[in-house]
Amino acid sequence: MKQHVIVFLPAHNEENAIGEVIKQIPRDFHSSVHVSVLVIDDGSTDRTVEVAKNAGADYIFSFDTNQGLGAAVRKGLSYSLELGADIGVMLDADNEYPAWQLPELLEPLFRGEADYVMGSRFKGTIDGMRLHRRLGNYCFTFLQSLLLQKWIYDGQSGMRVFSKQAMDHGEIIHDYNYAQVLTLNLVRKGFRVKEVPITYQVRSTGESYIKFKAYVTSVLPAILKEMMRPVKKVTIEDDAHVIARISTPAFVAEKSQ
Ligand SMILES: Nc1nc2c(ncn2[C@@H]2O[C@H](COP(=O)(O)OP(=O)(O)OP(=O)(O)O)[C@@H](O)[C@H]2O)c(=O)[nH]1
Ligand SMILES: [Mg+2]
Repeated sequence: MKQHVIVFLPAHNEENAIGEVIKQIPRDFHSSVHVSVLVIDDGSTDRTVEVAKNAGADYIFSFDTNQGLGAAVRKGLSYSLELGADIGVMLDADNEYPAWQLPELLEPLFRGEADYVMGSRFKGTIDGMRLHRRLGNYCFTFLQSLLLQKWIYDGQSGMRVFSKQAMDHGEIIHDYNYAQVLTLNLVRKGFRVKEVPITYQVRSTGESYIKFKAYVTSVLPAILKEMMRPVKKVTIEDDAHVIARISTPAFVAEKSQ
């Protein structure tokens, strides 16, 4: 039986970037894997939906009005489950993240080594990130490492893979953002996290939604709130997504056929 991977893209006014992202998502890299694409359109007022459909998106979910990135990712997780996903992948729609590295990010799940995989820019290569953004990333990542007592390299990545259980149990407690609170929630519940190096290139079109003051005043209280909440450990199914006899060379070989 094939595993159904749903790649969902939270998008707000990304008409200039989303088509390219969707076209770059590998669809046929392994005979045991079926990939679909879902767009979570967060009240876009441009041609995001039309461009996404033309580029081959399989499913579109549209919020009537802008809800926020946290709300969009929460919807992406729950709607992917409704659509029958075995594995969910969140990918930014702004063409900063390497969609073509999807197989590498999935591999830890196929090998039974992780339930939650983050593409790590700081373990990989970064092109064009400005100094203040870099420092902000270091600070928020360091805070997560401290709170979890676990070293994390990139806590704000826009490319992440979720096992079915992680999709089901991951909670996002605010609508504004998901990046830190979701990781804190999943790791505290006992999910195994792994970071895979990725290539990152800062956006050349569209607009960043990050505004320093709004980000800090929303994200910091949410981190505190998440850490104060009691969470229940989940009994993890370690090998839920294991593909028999998968190994890096074989995976790569089949991928390139
Ligand atoms: N749901 C939702 N998504 C948004 C919103 N604003 C931006 N996005 C999407 O969220 C993703 C990340 O947004 P960015 O603005 O690039 O944020 P970022 O990547 O953390 O920050 P940058 O470093 O500036 O690129 C993209 O796919 C955007 O389309 C919003 O208001 N709601
Ligand atoms: Mg971005």
